Amino acid sequence: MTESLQDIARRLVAPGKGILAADESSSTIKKRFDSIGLESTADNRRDYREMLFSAETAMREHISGVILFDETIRQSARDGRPLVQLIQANNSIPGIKVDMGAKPLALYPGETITEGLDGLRERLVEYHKLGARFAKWRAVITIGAGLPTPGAISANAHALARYAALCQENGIVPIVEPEVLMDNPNATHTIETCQKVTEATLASVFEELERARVDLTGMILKPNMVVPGKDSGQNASTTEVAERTVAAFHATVPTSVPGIAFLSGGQSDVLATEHLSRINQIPDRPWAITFSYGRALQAAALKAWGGKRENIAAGQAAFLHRSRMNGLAALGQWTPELEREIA
Ligand code: 5MM
Repeated sequence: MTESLQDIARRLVAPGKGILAADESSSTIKKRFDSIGLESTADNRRDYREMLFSAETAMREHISGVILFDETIRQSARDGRPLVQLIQANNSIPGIKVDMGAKPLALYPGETITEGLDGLRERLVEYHKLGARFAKWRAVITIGAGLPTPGAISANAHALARYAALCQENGIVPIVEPEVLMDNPNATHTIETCQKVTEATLASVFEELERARVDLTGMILKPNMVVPGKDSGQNASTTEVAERTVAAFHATVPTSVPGIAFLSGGQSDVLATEHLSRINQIPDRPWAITFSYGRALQAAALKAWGGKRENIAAGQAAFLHRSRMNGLAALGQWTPELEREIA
């Protein structure tokens, strides 16, 4: 029986579970591998992802879905089983990044537009055959002098909406990711500015989604948290981040959206967990709120693995620990004591 968009979306944000963003494009995974002195070859990329997807307890208990890159959805494990099957065997859902990256937006210096709509319908049909049941498209909004402009926000919101409509037409749940950056060069903006820009961005995204006739009950929102820019020198408390983030959602996100799964955006892994847990303690949250982390789920595992076969168990243990901590955070139950004890 074909699973409905609503059922898939609900499974992605099931209590205590969240999404592993393992969709680093070739240039990003190269940067990650550079940090451990490992060459970025197709085999090394496969070995790394196989290590993560076969971490049975982490995957079964805490990872509801995995976002893959085009290369990965076509790769097989060392024993010949497709990586997609490894994910499914652990009761997790394979997903796929379908955007082609953020490119300079013509006549808007310093701003980008995410490309990838041409031929998307045909690619979605193929990805569905390969096992993907959800997809992801990331739009990037930069805060700076005079930025973002309303033009860049609405162009990106429009592209997100066209992508989401195409996904739903093809039985795929769209993850809609409008990321207001916190770690761009010279990110001196305050948390107040981040909240204002996040609200303006989300408002525009939902306006476009509704205009495109996207069924909000069959999608997941993947936003940034409301935090100060990394060069702002401002220290926001966990409670302030949580309150401002949830306030931004109340102002803009319809309650028919079943789930919100955050990106980590350059926060340290433990801080991303702490913030998520605090957010899940704020009363009056009509949406399931969880994680869809890339760096914050993988950084420790990548380091422990270090590209060596003999370290696979250590890499998986590090991945299990972060998955557990984020699973607890998705329930609002993470504590610094548990972070230390279980480690
Ligand atoms: C894993 O990183 C994803 C792919 O980025 P590139 O296309 O730039 O290589 C990225 O979209 C990711 O899914 C989100 O930004 C969340 O990751 P973080 O690391 O911010 O949690």
